[in-house]
Amino acid sequence: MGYKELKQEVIEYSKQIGIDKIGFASVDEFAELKSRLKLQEQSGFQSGFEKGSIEERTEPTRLMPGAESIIAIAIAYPSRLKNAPKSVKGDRRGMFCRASWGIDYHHVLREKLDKLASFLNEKLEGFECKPMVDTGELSDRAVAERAGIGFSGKNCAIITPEFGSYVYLGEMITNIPFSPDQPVDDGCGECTKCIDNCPTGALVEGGRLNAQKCIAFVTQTKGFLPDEYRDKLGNQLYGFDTCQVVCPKNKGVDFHLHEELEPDPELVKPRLLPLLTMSNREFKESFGVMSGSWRGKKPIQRNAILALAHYKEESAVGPLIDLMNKDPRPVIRGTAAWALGKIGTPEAYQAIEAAKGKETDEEVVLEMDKGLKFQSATNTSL
Ligand code: B12
Ligand code: SF4
Repeated sequence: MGYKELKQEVIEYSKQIGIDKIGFASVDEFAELKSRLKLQEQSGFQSGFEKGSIEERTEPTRLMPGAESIIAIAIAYPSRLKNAPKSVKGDRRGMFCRASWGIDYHHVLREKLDKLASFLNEKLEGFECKPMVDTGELSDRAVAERAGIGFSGKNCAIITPEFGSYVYLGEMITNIPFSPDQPVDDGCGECTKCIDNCPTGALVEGGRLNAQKCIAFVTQTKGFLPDEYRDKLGNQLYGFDTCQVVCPKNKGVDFHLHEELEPDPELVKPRLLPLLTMSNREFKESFGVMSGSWRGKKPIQRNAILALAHYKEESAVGPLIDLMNKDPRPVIRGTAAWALGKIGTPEAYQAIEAAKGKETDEEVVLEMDKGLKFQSATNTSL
């Protein structure tokens, strides 16, 4: 069988196993990406979550000897939550971004790529491949763009004509010389909605992100959240979708094609108060299946505290005082103190004053002072 027929068979098989879009790319060096990565590195715009050296990330042949082609896949995920529970006074809820809905997409895509590999293994003696989803060296977006999965938007996302940008991406380098597909001929045109609506100015220009300022990144850090982002998080617990939500290419896009990716409303929009006191085991049991749990419990709890501050949720004052007084983690104690100041009941301020005398961690004391400053700011404005 020729490679042309085999490519057709792979495309047919991919449909049978629920791959929503497939494309083929060459293993040529990603030269434009290489200079882009160097520029990002020099500017300090990377997140630190990227894997491998710039050479490994842009030269597929370094990653697998005998590499001849890359098969790129995309899986569409839902954008709307059916039966979303309401976040109301006294019972506030936080939000996980759409890329964390359902079972961790890394497993879902990896399983599809493994099936594809087994299929090719049976067809071809000596077949070799290297699959990747998110955590590999290659830029999944650059591969997808070259393979004709979609175009690269000003919001940085790969936007498919069929499913908008709500697609997960994965790929496998193979030793089969499949013919490459053509990139999608579309683009953003004059639109700049994502850039205009980014709350932190992280999209410094079309297609260029300062990851350090991106709320999606900020939600995943483990230390104290820098002050300038605290009011920007809203009720977001993990990730951020604004640059996709405002995109006209995503208008009306909401695909529910995979059972595994269906969101559980209680998990993706969870109650905030129970999150504050959850044990590691409880967190793993409830949230462990989601991709949004990969950084552990602490950033989610820190963000939950900030969400309660955002709502000025007075019913949280008692639980936050407990955290400020008893939690062993300075980030949690300090963020709770700041949130208490922001909520601003007399009980909250008294508790911060009392705790400050006993606190030994300098950073936490600093947060307590910031919390107390809300009080003087309120008094001055009276
Ligand atoms: C690090 C990382 C992040 C970082 C940095 C994101 C970024 N824009 O670089 C943070 C934590 C902020 C992040 C956030 C998100 N991420 Co992320 N992330 C990654 C990761 C691991 C590496 C990305 C990377 O190397 N970026 C470096 C930049 C420079 O390159 P790139 O974006 O990969 O490639 C494009 C640019 O280089 C551009 N480019 C190259 N040269 C030039 C030159 C010019 C002139 C221009 C204009 C552009 C340009 O073209 C390339 C193709 O589009 C990938 C997985 C992977 N291994 O690729 C997932 C990945 C990009 N993330 C993904 C997702 C879903 C998200 C979020 C939507 C999650 C969320 N809801 O919070 C947000 C979106 C934020 C955004 N607007 O980009 C998906 C994207 C799917 C898609 N349809 O595009 C990926 C591919 C994971 C996956 N396998 O599905 N992410
Ligand atoms: S919002 Fe507009 S500029 Fe941004 S990615 Fe979508 S089409 Fe492109």
